[in-house]
Amino acid sequence: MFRAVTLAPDWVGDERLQSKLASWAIVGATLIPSPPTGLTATAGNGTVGLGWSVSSNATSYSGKRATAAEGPYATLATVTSTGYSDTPVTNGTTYHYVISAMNSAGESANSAQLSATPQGTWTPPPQGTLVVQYRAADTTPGDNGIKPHFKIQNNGGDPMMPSELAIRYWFTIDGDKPLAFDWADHALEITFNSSAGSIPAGGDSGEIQTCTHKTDWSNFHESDDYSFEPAKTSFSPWERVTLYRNGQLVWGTEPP
Ligand SMILES: [Ca+2]
Ligand SMILES: [Ca+2]
Repeated sequence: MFRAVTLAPDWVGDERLQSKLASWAIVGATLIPSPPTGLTATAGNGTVGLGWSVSSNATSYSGKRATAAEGPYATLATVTSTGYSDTPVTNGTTYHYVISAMNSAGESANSAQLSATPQGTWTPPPQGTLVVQYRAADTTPGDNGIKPHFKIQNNGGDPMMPSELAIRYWFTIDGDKPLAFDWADHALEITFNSSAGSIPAGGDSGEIQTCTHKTDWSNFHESDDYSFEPAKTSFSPWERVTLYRNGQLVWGTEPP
């Protein structure tokens, strides 16, 4: 509402004006939206789904995440919808989220905080007869070597020819070229020739040792590598190393 007040010229400067009633409102201006409410966080396997209610006047929302309850928050994404899926996240880690609402006038304060701890167990693909076991033979992330060791376990009823198989270990090479993915820009692919024999039914390939370095021996940063898991110092199934049989993925999950 807006009521125009017209002043007679001889009232200008008249201190009696100070007691006149006037009402006014800002018309047509954009107000900063209110912080989002109605937040939900649903923890899944390697993912957290966030949802919130529409804030009036908002044109977009900013999702922010912290790994400590008191922050600091890093912005994950700006979206126009009222939901966001934070993935991939690490199972067993508690994440803290806030959402702000934005429009051309500015950004609201952060919403109330929500916390979620993704967890779950990974289910192998239904073919499932082949499993890659992995161990980090070198657990140092900042040196010049990458040394993953593997075993291919054959849970099926028939022998498996290794010449049909390829293992991929996914990593970022660090500095040599622009990164094509967040988690991996290279895959170390291990294939086997026909002299490798067969993997018996119910058996495994035996230990496959690899050691990789760059031609200039510069250091890697393995902590950002998709397939690196220094906690695995003895062999156990690891879905972040993928296995292919005749080019088809039969084990593991490729990087997002
Ligand atoms: Ca290393
Ligand atoms: Ca890396």
